[in-house]
Amino acid sequence: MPDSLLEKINSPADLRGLGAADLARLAGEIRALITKTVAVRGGHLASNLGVVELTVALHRAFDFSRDRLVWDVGHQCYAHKILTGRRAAFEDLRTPKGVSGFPSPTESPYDLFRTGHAGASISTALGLALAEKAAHSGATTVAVIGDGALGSGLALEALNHAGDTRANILVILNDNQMAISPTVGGIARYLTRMRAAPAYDNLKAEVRDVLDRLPMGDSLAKAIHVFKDAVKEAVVPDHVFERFGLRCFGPVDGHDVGALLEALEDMKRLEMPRLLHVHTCKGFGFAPAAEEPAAWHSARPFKEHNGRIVTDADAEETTWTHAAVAELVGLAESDRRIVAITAAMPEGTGLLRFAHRFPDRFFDVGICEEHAVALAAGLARGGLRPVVGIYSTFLQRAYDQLFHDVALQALPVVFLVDRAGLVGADGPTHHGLYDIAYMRHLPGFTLAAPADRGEFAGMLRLALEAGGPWAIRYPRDSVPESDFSREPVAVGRAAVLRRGRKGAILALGSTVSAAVEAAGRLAAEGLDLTVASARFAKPVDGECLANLVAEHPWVLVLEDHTGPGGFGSAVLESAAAGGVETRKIHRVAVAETLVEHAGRAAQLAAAGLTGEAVAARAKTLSAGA
Ligand SMILES: Cc1ncc(C[n+]2csc(CCOP(=O)(O)OP(=O)(O)O)c2C)c(N)n1
Repeated sequence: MPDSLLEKINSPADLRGLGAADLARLAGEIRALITKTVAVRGGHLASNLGVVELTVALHRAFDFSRDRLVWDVGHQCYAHKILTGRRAAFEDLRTPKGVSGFPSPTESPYDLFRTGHAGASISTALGLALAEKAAHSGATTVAVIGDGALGSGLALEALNHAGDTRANILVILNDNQMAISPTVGGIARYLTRMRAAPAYDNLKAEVRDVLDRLPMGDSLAKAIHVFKDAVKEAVVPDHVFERFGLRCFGPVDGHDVGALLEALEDMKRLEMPRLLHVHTCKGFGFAPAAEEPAAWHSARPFKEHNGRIVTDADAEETTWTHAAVAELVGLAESDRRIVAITAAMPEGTGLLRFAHRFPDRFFDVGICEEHAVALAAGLARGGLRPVVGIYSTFLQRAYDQLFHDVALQALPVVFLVDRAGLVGADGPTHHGLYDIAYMRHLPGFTLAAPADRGEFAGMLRLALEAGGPWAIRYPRDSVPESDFSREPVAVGRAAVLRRGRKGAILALGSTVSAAVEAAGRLAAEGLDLTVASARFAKPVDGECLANLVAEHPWVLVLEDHTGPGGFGSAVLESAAAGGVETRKIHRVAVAETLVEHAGRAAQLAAAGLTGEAVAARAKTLSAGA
């Protein structure tokens, strides 16, 4: 067994003496560490295995203590973390003891932004590059972006601008033909055609020759001007982004460290907006992930058993995601107007099942949330009943479309807002903590949050019948095994689940479980509480609220959402407007501060939203009443 190279790498500076062969060996060791760690902790496996050689080559070719590196999304930063002094903490990936699964400047100066949403890297990198240019630092700024994120509006807006600048920015297009699922759309088709283009290797000789003849320290921009024709020979002819004003090079084999190093050394010397097209394979080096990259995009812990890879028991059937889409498919059987839209998340939102059942009524628009929402508006105006399946955190990107294209037109669009609330190990970039706040004030919106499957079914039916914009939010969690109440769902009406006299809990959506559990515990101790499932964050059931306040010494409002602008705020506003005693109303919501990566259960406990925590709070309130 040869000595470990990786153990000797404590910072990117330790790569300096290594040649291509050693770097390739190092890449193998990093890949093994990533696979071993994700097997225990879970994480974004396929994307990370695809960029190991690219990461090693980038840190070897550039000095990111002065140059700048921005990862798009940031879900592929594991090798980068391992190389930038975080090897030990990486073993506790996504746990409170270890590193986050995404870049984080609180962990390392090599991470420039806290990221997790797709498409922003070229914009932020361009800003950095322009700042470096203003400071005459000579630093190169590199953005690494996948072919999936490249199709997002934000990335294209940035490319549109970049070509008009003289910024020293290098865009690395990490093309693996996959977002989470196969990349969709015209850009993806274009890039596939580009795969047939001659490799960078065959084109670069002439430009290298030109560059090699330059005196050291000469302004390359000037030299390029002089040797423009030669550079032209090396660029990819007719590359679409050439037309945007970026010089475009490639494709390079992203698993060949030697080829990558050569290309990056060339790129280093061109101080202009430029793009290097790199081909990689998601899951490279780990057969199960390479064969099924979508299944291994965000992997659960796994182990090898009798030569087969097995993941933790498959609990998919019990998730909110599964239940929601099962209800949707059921309704779509008899209502042909129902169509479904996803922004590159057919697996995550569960809509793949809808797509299989109704392929002609399903649209995957790529990582383009703004387009998804505006498209839904058009479909609704055209007489259909669009349902947008989307994570709470990603719907944030489409706020203006929610207002301008849906609310302003009062169109019947239904949003299934998945991952609403705390999401666990993905951490602050992925929590769905703001959706009530960013939709509550939009005219005509109805906001619902089911506590159980029966409530969800009732809400979805109403939403599709009612017309007007609706959002139904549910968490990354399992659905309660049985329903809390049989009371039919009516718009803006809460349901009282149990009655007591010592205090009342008005709980929204997933927090009803904690409220019911708390009330059960306290009843055993002689403290009888009323519990109501609020069902709607908008409109608030003012009558129920007034009764709860009138009949109890205190009312505790629960929500798996941030406090400012959330359900508790809505309740207080409603109480104030209705002349109801607001001083009796108390709130438990998720704090405004960032909630770091940990299990969802631990995050709920820290927020005071478990049965135990709610019981403790109820006791304190009763003691003070
Ligand atoms: C705005 C936004 N929408 C959706 C997602 C969910 N998501 C995470 S990674 C990913 C696919 C990214 O594909 P690509 O950019 O090609 O990178 P790769 O994983 O292939 O390296 C998606 C859709 C996200 N992070 N951000």
